[in-house]
Amino acid sequence: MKTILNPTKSEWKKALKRPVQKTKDIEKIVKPIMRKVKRLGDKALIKFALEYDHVQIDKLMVSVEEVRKAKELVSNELKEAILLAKENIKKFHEAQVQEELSLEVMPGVTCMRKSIAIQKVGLYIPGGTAPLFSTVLMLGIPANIAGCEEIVLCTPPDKEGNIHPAILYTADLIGIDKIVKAGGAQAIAALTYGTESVPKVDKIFGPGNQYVTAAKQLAVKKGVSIDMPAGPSEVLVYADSSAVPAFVAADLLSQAEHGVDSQVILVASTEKVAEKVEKELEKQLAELPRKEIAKRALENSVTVIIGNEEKAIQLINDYAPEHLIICVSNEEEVVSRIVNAGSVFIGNYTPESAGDYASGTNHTLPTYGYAKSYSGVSLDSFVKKITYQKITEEGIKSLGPTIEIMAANELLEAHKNAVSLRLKYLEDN
Ligand code: HSO
Ligand code: ZN
Repeated sequence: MKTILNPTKSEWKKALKRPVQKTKDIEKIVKPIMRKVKRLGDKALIKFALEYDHVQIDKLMVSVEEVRKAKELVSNELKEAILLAKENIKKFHEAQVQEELSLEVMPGVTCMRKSIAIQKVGLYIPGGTAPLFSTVLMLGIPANIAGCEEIVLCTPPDKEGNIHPAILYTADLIGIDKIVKAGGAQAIAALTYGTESVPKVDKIFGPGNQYVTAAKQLAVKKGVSIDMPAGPSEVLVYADSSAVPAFVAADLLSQAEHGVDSQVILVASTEKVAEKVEKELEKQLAELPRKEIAKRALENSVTVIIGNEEKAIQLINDYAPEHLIICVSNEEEVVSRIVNAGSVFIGNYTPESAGDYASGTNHTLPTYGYAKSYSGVSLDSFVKKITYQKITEEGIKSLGPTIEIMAANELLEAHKNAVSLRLKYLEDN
């Protein structure tokens, strides 16, 4: 990891700059894929599965029989782990249910707000080197709690045409029965336009490579919402001498192993802290099965040594990390001053992996600095809030003149009339 010592603001800004995403080139590849799926539906999905996943798919929908077989292949140990994670995630997301709001703001004028489920949602689970069945929990559980009417899951098949058993087991466990063997931009296109097998959805969730991300952005232009704009996964650890160096190194590596483009940042209070972590990093890295990926991610990663706490907090808020781990002696004070982060992990015994899998918070979080303005996925992501109002005769009589004056001053006479007519009617009757 590159190390910078007591940088000025402009120095750290330069060192922590995220790589520019070349979306234009990727769009050029993704657009024709989207068009083909729109035109040819399932046929295009089958063709792209052959081209990109190197497998001939006869039936895009996963069958009941396939799910049954998959369930047999998952060990009891893993099943139990998934069940416990499911319970925690369910509890934390159920607690996010908001009561219907109803308020009489003045006599006869009542305003209400209610959460209503987004009716049709698409969940994308990437293929690739790690089978992310945990993401099925993170997206499927809140979708269920929200009451989404239709939940469809798309994930690419392996070369034998199968989906990883743990993905099928988890999907089945939370009641998702529409699972489609489709990956990449073509899956996002199918969810955007609908095909014979894939229903068109209102909102698309889930991580993916840059093609998936570009396709999701194009889906937005077609009127489909997405969870959030995505970039490579990232973690920032803020550590002082109270942090256990081995824990810090393990946390940095857990993020680095996701992909070669993962962003890993250590903000250390002293050179000594940084050195101890570096030593541990080397030791632990050598033992990792995914060391090649992690090593490359670490090559683009940075250690920043900042003795001044004020400055360290400024850097963190400026960078707005997806995951922030705080391992300093005055953790409460530091945590209270964080304003930009996707999810915060506090203290030596709170690894990011806890939130990635099983503590209850959601692991779908804003990257690329979007934590400045976006929240991670939560129950809120699966609902929209409809407002309602009911005004009585008494209410329109007291509020009406205010509306009339405002409408007249905006030079919108029809708006004014909508009130004036009613007031006159009430006067005459
Ligand atoms: N850290 C990832 C989520 C994940 N980790 C899934 C393991 N499995 C993105 O936040
Ligand atoms: Zn992770």
